[in-house]
Amino acid sequence: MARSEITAVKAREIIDCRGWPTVQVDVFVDGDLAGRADVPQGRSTGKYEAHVLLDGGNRYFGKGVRKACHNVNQEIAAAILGMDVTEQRKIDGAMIDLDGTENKSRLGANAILGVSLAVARAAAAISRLPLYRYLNPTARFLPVPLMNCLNGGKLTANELEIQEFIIMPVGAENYAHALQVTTDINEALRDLVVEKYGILATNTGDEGGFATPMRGIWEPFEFMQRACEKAGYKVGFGEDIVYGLDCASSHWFDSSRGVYVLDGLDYTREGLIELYKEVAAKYPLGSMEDPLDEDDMAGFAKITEEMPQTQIVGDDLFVTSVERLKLGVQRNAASAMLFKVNQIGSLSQALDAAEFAYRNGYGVQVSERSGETEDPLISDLVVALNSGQIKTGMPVRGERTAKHNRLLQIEEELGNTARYAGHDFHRPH
Ligand code: 2PG
Ligand code: MG
Repeated sequence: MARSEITAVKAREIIDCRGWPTVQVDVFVDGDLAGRADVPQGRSTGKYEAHVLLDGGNRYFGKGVRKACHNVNQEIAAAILGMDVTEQRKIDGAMIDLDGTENKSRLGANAILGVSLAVARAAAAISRLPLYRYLNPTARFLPVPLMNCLNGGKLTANELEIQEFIIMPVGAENYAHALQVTTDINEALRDLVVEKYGILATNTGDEGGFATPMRGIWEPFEFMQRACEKAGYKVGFGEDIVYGLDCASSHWFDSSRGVYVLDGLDYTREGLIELYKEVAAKYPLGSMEDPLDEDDMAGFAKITEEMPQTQIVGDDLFVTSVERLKLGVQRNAASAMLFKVNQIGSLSQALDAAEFAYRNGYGVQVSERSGETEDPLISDLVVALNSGQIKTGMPVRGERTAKHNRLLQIEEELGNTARYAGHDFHRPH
């Protein structure tokens, strides 16, 4: 038997950082366990995402994934046993055909993705290469981490509509230094939060940012700015720090009235764009994700044109799908795509979306989901893509530190071939 044949595939139900069930898959090659991967999952999901198959019923409030695991262990295993584990595209294609639906709703995107990622790991392992190098022999860029220091939206229980207020350590020397800079600032921020809101306000949201009782858009920026100053870092384009946002605005868009409701006020699309522009005139806003509703491609095009200094990132807008991205590219609807493997449900399709984005001059920002496990696979992916930017939370919770720590290992492995994307995070070269 050839040394790269898949001899067994096994899925199990595990839990993510919220205690919700998710899928873990083992892929065996020639009788040995060669690759294992966990499936991440979102809470503030876009409506165009691939289908996550959940069990329903009472167990785990309906969120069990035993059906998805069963589909891996039965149908998917039967279809891919004997295939060459290095033929990622063929294996992903076979699973997509077997599923037979547009959005992977029959077998479950969580089932298909778990196998897809474990296959990639297994192929790298039998090639005796780290995953990032297996996927791209010329991988060398360490990303700028987009550090979510104040959490809102669906990822906390506070009143902030905007989901993520972010600092980007663009002026750091390397990834290890970027982590130190952000931790310095986060500690300074903690002191400022305690001073105004008390110790309870330093509880964190799903991605490790403080879940404070702040409101609106201005106060979080004031706090981030004061924290940077207190920690001794310069804020500005070309300096140590620029800011980022994930507005996740589909989740506070009132579609029945066609308005965005932010801190008790109604904003039209134009009014909201004006507000963002006022913020960007006062603070260096390097990146902004989902500033408008996921169906408003025309609004995205307007904001992309009117805010040329700010990278406009489509998350719920594009859902890591070539099809959605094509619509965006035709209209110049953004300048970057968020890259989340589980939005589309297979590694090959996600890589195709990144490739399409690059070919059209877009940046690619690799992202965590709010529901993660300790699997650091996206750290290898961000380096493999030479993407230059990763959103993987503040390094204060295990499922987030796993990713940062993996990037430290990769930086060390790459040695003097490693480059920190820094100011060129949009498209390092
Ligand atoms: C987002 C993410 C991750 P979720 O909106 O970008 O930060 O949240 O995984 O809940 O969709
Ligand atoms: Mg988002």
